[in-house]
Amino acid sequence: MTIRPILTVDSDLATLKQKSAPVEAVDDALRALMDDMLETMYDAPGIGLAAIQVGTPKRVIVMDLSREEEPRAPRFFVNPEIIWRSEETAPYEEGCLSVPEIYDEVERPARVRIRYLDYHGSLVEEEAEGLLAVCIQHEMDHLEGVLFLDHLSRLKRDRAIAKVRKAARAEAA
Ligand code: GNR
Ligand code: NI
Repeated sequence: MTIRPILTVDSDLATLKQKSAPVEAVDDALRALMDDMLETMYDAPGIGLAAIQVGTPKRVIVMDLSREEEPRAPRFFVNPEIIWRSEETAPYEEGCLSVPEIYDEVERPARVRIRYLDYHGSLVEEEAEGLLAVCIQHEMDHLEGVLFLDHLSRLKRDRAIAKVRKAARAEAA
């Protein structure tokens, strides 16, 4: 397994804006990608990661919402679809590994029903709420080239990107 560099809005905005393509088959090559993504996510550390964040425009997401003191609970979502959204919404203070050190509140449907292929290519359907609902919607946005910043006002978004750029310049200096 390999830790891959995570793309950020500073250097790789055009890539992050790309729409990801459906996966044709859940095979060993795809599982190798998912393994690398999981290791990259744990190393970051983060609770979710979409393939485009490591530069691969495929509809693949990895996630682990377990607490630090709990055993790891990796989850894999291939070609995920939202088949139902609640009318009720809920706010959550979101962050993104591709927008380092920026956090802001995003309002999304509180519950969603999702359908996806798992690590073994089996079709799964389930209802998500709480952090799982937040995270799967955040990750599925990445598959469409959408960042949590795109849910904020233009002023907040521009300020956030400027802040990430400034931090990256400071780090390079
Ligand atoms: O690690 C992450 N934490 C997080 C916190 C609140 C809402 C969404 C997230 S996902 C993020 C990792 C990431 O950028 N995934 O795309
Ligand atoms: Ni993200």
